[in-house]
Amino acid sequence: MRINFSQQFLAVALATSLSFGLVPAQTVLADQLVLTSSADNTLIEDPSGAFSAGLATYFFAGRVGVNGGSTLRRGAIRFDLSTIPPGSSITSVSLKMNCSAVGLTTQYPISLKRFTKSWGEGASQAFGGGGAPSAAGDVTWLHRFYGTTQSWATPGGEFVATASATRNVGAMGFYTWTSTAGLVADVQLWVNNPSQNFGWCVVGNETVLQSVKRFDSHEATVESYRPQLTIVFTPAPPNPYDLNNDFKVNAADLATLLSRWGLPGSGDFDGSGAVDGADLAGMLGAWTG
Ligand SMILES: [Ca+2]
Ligand SMILES: [Ca+2]
Repeated sequence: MRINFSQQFLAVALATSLSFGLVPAQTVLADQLVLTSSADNTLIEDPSGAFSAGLATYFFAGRVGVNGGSTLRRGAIRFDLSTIPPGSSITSVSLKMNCSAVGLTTQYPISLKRFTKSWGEGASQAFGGGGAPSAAGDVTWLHRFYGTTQSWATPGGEFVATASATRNVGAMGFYTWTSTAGLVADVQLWVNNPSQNFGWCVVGNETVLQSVKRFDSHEATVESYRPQLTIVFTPAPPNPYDLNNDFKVNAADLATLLSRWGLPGSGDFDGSGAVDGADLAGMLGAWTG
């Protein structure tokens, strides 16, 4: 279902009024969530993976100039999607970032490519494009987690070759990667499979010296400068067998059902007047574990 802006607005208004008990949950069409990145870092090209920038207030994408060694930078960014209920259908995803420094003001495409392996944000505190000595758990050009044996199979990171979204970035300022089928598919994949949520690699121009662009990270002091992911989604319809509303039908719900055995009301899903074997069979059929 395509949801236009006015419907989104209505849905948000309905979701807001829900907390006051004014309308039933079934009337919610869609919900909107704005998230700040939960982790970000820079993969700094170096033959030994000696540098990283886990706690820096920015990350980089592109190629630096001669003074910086003419090496590459790739951003790493991910978002905690755990507040999106399982079963939700993602309809729109856009990312806004603040470009806070540039090598050149020339426009270069900046792409978001889905990481296929996990990576870390350690405590390296960098104050420039060169990074700081890699700290435990930092992603580097070679390491997924510095100080462990978990390395990239390909130096520079493992990610899907096809970009999920690309837009030009020139001078400093705010930029938005508007929703694409690729971004929607990525977030849907991550909501369906949280263990595969490794975020995006932010890839710039990798040919031209000084093409590098700097973006503010979730450590940025000014909150509005931090990366902002806006997600519009339609929650899954409520499952009647999920008696405790935790989006699972499992032992906790079964225990409640059994405690009401033979009684009318809650747990009498088929309205026969008593919780009985038919209701139990229905719950087992909806079992999610
Ligand atoms: Ca960071
Ligand atoms: Ca449940």
